[in-house]
Amino acid sequence: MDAKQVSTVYQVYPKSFQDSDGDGVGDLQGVISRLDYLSWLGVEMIWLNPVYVSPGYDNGYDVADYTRIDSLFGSMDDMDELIHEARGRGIGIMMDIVANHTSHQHEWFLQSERDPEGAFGNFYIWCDTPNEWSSFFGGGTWTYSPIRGQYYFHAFAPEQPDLNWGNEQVRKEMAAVLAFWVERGVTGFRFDVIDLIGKDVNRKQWLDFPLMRRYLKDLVAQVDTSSLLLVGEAGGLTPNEILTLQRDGSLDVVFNFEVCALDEQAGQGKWKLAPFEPSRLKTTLDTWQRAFAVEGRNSLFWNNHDQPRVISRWYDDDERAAKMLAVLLYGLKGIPFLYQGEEVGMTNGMIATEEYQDIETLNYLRAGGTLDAVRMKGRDHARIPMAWGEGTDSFSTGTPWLRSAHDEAGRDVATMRSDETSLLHLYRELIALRRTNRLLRDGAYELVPTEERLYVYRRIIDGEPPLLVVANLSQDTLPMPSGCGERLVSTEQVEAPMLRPYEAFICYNF
Ligand code: TEU
Repeated sequence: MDAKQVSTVYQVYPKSFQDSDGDGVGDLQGVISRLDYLSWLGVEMIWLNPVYVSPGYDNGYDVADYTRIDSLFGSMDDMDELIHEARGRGIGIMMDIVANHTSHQHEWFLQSERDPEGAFGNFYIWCDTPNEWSSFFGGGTWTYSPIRGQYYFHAFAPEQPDLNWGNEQVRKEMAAVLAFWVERGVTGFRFDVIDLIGKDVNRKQWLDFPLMRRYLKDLVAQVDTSSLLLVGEAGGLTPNEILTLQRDGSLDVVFNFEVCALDEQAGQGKWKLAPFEPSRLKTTLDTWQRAFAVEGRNSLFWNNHDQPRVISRWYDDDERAAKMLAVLLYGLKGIPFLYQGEEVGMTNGMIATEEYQDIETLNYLRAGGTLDAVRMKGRDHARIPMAWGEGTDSFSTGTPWLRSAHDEAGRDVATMRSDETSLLHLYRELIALRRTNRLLRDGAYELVPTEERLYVYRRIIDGEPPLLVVANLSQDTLPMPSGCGERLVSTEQVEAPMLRPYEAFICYNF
């Protein structure tokens, strides 16, 4: 498989996917035991959230050693076995590279603290007089180190000191990390908050694009990435900047979060909620699709381990809406990323106040945040263990590390697998279609103007009959748009003269 041409990537959050040893925490052997399921589903790559040695202040996004596996998840033998077993099923593994920062327990940081003049002295961002700048997890960005007698910079928690990307040696070390994993057989990288490597702390500027571009280019040039899928998490980049990086060969696709922020008050951060408006979903997706209509590609996703379930946030847990969103997304141009549990319509569920564990959420609540916002946007809601549904202990025979009190009746793999009309089967059909259909993979995107409750677009390749994707974004019954031919896939089993609530399908266009 050519990793750059992958059709669907499945995101596994290892802590919550499958536990194999009864400690209540998912692990690598658990992922291995579910590979047959993923192969049945038809995905071609797994994005594995961090499994490296970590003290776990931010669930693995505080890495203490990039080339060792945390015992919570297993061993390097388990990792090798996962890569091997996945490859045997035509599935690649994409590693999550947390390049912007390390753990405060990483050897580089410990040395940097102790020995300013030593080899690692300049690996982090140190200063004597800190400025006032807020971190993403609340509080300031500078913490005093009594050992070094200086302040260090952290975009996230104090336990996550930022690396100094201006230091060529840092880029070399990170390139060595990439080379280590390429050698072990992984097929892609997802670069965590990669736009932040181009920040300018003196000017309090999160992103200096020319700087970021130069650092990333330098990193990627040190490794043969020609057959790897390179994904960047970079909420701060404009479409033009992304196209520049794609032309450089530095990134294949980028995660942008404009769609995820549709239920937020603009510019007020993630916790200030605003009512969701379907018409804005359409205009936002359309803007991003147009930007890459001919050249380049988008990343396509609804959820991830930071973004709780959109069907809960936008559509009141309605399963029909989940089906519509699936069809809508898999018709678009780009690479779809499916987050574990989305294929069975997992919801945000209910988490008791004392059960919240995420550092961002706990900081927010401590600072007087509201539970209403947390129930919508708190990251724990995206991390509830996978609903396998073969009995109450299907995720773990022990007590799950995070518990949900919500009854997800019927929204699990076992139930949906035996129902051919289920959301799970619809996802399987869509994934298969994307693998084989050239128009869905490569076709240009073109919006068909309609009323705002309806999203209709075309996928086109010259000389071929175009495809039409139709999605009713509302719960109203609407007139059928014109030009709908034979359907390739649909949320409904039988066709009707009118578009039913949340009906969506992909068909030939005449
Ligand atoms: O997320 C980056 C990021 O933008 C988040 O901090 C985002 O602001 C927040 O999660 C929204 O709720 C990445 C990882 O995906 C996340 O899990 C890490 O916590 C973060 O980087 C730091 O490594």
